[in-house]
Amino acid sequence: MSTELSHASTNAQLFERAQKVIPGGVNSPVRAFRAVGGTPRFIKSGRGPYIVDAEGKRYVDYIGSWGPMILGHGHPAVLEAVQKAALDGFSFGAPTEREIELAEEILSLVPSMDQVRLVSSGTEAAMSALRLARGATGRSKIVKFEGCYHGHADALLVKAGSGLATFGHPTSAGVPPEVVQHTLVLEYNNVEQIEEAFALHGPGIACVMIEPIAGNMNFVRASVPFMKRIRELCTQHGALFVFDEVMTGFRVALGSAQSLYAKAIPGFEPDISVFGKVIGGGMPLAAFGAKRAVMQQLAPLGPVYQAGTLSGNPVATACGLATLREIRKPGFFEALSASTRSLVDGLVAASKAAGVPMVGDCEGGMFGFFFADQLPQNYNAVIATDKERFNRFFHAMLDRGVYFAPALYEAGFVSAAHSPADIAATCAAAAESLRG
Ligand code: KE4
Repeated sequence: MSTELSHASTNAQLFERAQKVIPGGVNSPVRAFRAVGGTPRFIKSGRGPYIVDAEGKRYVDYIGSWGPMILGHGHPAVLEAVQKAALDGFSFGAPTEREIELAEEILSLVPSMDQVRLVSSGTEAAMSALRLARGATGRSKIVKFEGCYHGHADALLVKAGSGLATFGHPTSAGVPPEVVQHTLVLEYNNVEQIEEAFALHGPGIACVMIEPIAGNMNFVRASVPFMKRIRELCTQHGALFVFDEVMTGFRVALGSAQSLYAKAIPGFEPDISVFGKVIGGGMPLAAFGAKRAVMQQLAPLGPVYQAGTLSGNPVATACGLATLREIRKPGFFEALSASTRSLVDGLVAASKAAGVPMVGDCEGGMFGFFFADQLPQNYNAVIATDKERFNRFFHAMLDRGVYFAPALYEAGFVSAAHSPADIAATCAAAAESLRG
C-alpha cells in the first residue's frame, strides 16, 4: 500500500502521513512551514540549482540545505568522491587519513586556528566549543546575542533576562533555569551593553559567542566597531571570543567571515571558530578549532571531554573535502559573489518598481532581504519588518517555482550552479509577485 501511495503521493498526502510518525511531520522545525503557513514541499531530488518535489514541480533552490550546497546539487566531483569513499567503507570508529587531509585543508584556509576537531553537526560543534571555552578559562559565564542561533545545546537556548545584571531564561521547555543561569543575552551591535556586561561580570566570563553575520536574523552584519570592541574586551578580561561560522564559514568568503573582519580590523582573530554546513558539502560534518594551547585542553590530552561515534566519518569527510577543493579554485568566490549581488539588486529593483519597500544585503553566497526601508541592525529591528508581506511574497514565489527560506528570520543561499538565467527568472517572478 505505502509504495503505491508514495508513487502517486502529493505533498499534502505525504505531510499527512509524515505527521502520523514524525512530530510535526518534519525532522527539523523550520521545514514545517509554520512561520509562513501552507504545506511543506517533500523533495524528491536535486540537480544543480534546482530541487523537484513529490508532485514533480521544479524550484530554483535558494535554501541549499540551509547553506551546505554551495556547489549546487549533485556536483560531479563531489558525487564521485562520495561514491568512491562509500565503496571503501562507511565508518570504522578508527582514524583515517582523509580526516587529516580535511583538517589540513580547513586549517590552510583559517589561519586563526592551529588545530580542529571534526564532529557531526553545528550544534555539536558549538556545544563543544562552549565547553572548551569554559574548561580552558575555568569560568562559567557566557555571553550570546539576541537573534543569534548556535544550535540547540541547552545552555544556548536562552532569551534575554531583564537587564544586564540578570542572566537568561530558557527559550525551550526541558531546559532547567539553572542550566542557563550563567548565560547573558545582549543586543546585537550594542557596544554600550557589551562594555557594561564586562564591567559587571568580566572576571567571570568564559566566552562571548557570536554569529559574525547573523543568518538566523535573516542577514544582519555585526558592525566593525562592535566586533572590534568585543575583541578588545575579551583580550582585556581573559575571555575567549567564539566565532560561530557554521553558516558563514566558507560561504561568505573563502577565509569565512573572520577574514572579512581581519581586513577591517588589523590583526583581528577570534579565539575559537565553529564550522558546519559547507565543510560537509551536505553530509553530517561540522568542526571547531582554535590555537594549539586551547585545543590541547580536549580529551584525550586534556580535561575537557568531547567525543563522537561518527566524528570525521569517512564518507562525510570525502564530501567535505571535495567541496572545499572546488570552492578554493581561482575565481570561485568572485563569480559566486557577483551572482548573489545580481539577485539582491534584482529583487530590490523589482520591489522599487512595484512601489514596495525592500532592502537587501549579501556577502559571498549568502543573502537576505527585508520588507523595510533600512537594513535592521538587531533582533528587535528585524521583528519590526513586514512579516505578513514576507509570507505573501514567499508563497507567491513558491507558486512561481522559486524556493526561498520559509521564515523571515532565515538567510538565503546562492550556489555556483545558479546561472544568470536562473537569477533573471527569479527577479522576473519577483516583479510579477510584487505587482500582484
Ligand atoms: P546544526 O546542528 O543544525 O547542524 O547547526 C546548528 C547551527 C549553529 N550555528 C548556526 C549559526 C546555525 O545557523 C546553525 C543551524 N542553522 C539552521 C538554519 N538557521 C539549520 C536549519 C534547521 O535548523 O533545520
